[in-house]
Amino acid sequence: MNSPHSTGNMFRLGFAAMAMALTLVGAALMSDSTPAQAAVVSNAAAITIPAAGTAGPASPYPSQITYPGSGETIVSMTVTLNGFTHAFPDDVDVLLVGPTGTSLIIMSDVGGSTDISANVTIDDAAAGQLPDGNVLIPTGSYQVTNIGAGDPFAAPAPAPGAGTALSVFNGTDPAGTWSLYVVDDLAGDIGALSGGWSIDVTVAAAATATPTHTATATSTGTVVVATGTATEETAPKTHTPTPEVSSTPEAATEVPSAVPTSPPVQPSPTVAGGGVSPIAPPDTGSGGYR
Ligand SMILES: [Ca+2]
Ligand SMILES: [Ca+2]
Repeated sequence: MNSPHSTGNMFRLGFAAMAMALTLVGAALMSDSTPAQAAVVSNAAAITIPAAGTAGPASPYPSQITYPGSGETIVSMTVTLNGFTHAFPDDVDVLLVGPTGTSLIIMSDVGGSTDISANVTIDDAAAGQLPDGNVLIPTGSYQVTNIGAGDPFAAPAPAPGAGTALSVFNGTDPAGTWSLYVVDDLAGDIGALSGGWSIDVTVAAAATATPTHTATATSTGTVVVATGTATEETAPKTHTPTPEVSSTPEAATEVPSAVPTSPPVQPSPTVAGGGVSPIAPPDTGSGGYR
């Protein structure tokens, strides 16, 4: 049931979103020493609940999403189950497993026997949990909700972690394969996630440059620090470092001379920027980075 093409496109969109986020971060969050960016990756292929009959693992089992890149750290995340329909939502148990093996039951035994047809987002910041009992679940955001215990997740699913919030994934690297194991644990009644699922991950920008400047990750990293200080000054300085990608030697020469002028670490980039400005004209010609 997995759709490689669809998934691949979503990845590209994810990259595009990351690149865009990178641009926005560079323009709006330069004063933040640890800017964050968000990326949404999805697998829109439908998940049938269960795979056959009226109980058992869903198909596919698991449904997977590959988060691109590496070296990032999750600050927060949400998970959305798209087009969730079921005649007895209480039958449905959902286990999310991250690339590093962390696992969490994000939804289980909720909604009773009230038919559901909604997009359900699991978000630690939501106002409340999903309802237990026969209550209609409308589209919206809810906290992780696992009613009852001992939910059966057949192999290859790992044993569910004991966590009770998506924050269990915080601090881990989102890169790699995310798996969603959906199970229908009771005979009678079926459903689906007709639109698949997605994860919206906010990460620390440690590897911000990875998506667009693979070969210049080192110099770019330096630029991030410099721009942070330049924020309060003028925009020109912000862009000055960028062109340096093609002329690394110059940047290296400029920085040292600037250091003595400023006590704290941050000032150095500032002065460096100022020192580079005069030279910028010639470099700008080759850069044209805007
Ligand atoms: Ca449960
Ligand atoms: Ca069932």
